[in-house]
Amino acid sequence: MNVENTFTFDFFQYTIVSHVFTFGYAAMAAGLVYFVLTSKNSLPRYQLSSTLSAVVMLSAFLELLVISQKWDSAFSWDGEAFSPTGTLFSNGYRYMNWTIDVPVLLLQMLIVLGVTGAAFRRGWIVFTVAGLGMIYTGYAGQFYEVERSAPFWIWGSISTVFFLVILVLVYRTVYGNVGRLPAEVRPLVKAVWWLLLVSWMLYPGAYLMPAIWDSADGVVARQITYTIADVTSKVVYGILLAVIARKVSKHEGHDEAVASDVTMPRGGI
Ligand code: RET
Repeated sequence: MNVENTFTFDFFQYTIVSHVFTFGYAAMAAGLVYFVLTSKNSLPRYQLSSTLSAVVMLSAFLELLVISQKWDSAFSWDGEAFSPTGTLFSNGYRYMNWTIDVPVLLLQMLIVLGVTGAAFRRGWIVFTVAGLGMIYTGYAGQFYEVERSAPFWIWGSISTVFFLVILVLVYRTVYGNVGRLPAEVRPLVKAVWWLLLVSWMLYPGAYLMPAIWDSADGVVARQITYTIADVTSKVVYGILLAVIARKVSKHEGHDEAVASDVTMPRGGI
């Protein structure tokens, strides 16, 4: 059970959450179009990263659409406030979405930073195992967020250990490869680390929100936090990787005009 179901919401609280969800899935739909249309701007070996961004966009779009519909059916206006209908709202859908998105987002980073061979395979395995470990222990813990009994804290702590393993490996991947890449993209590559660090930290913040701010306003803050985290860790991150891939491709002589099938006027008019 999630704390969302334990409150009634005034008009503003209910409506703001509804709007924020709409922004979330609209951003994923927009991102989907961007990644599909720009994938050819970089060399073939980086194009898989845009395809993977499109996978992330579609899965997040569907998840946020479902969560938004659950919000609509979980509360109804009783003349004074939006009160629970008996249909449960659940953040659990988010964790199912992360099952797809977390391993894929980390795989994209390995591709764009040019990690290959054994290091690529090792990185991919550690990221996937630690990612799923982080997600499913957190998933187990969030069922206890209303009473905040021992499992909430214990599963949350175990999940945090997996999270730290991921962060250490991301840091090593970024700073271990940045020197090999063209000088002009180095600041952008470092930005990948900072963007990932800040945006991913928002998720444990949202997990803890019931313990910090257990009220209807806290729920609004939590859903805003999740949405900012989703848009930054998936859409903005995907765009950043696409820009890096495009710049590195250009550096290696990839011609964008040819790649995107733009017909250039040749001679005369
Ligand atoms: C949980 C449980 C509490 C402790 C920690 C967590 C971390 C979650 C993270 C999720 C990242 C999700 C992403 C999704 C993108 O699609 C599971 C909330 C540390 C870091 C990036």
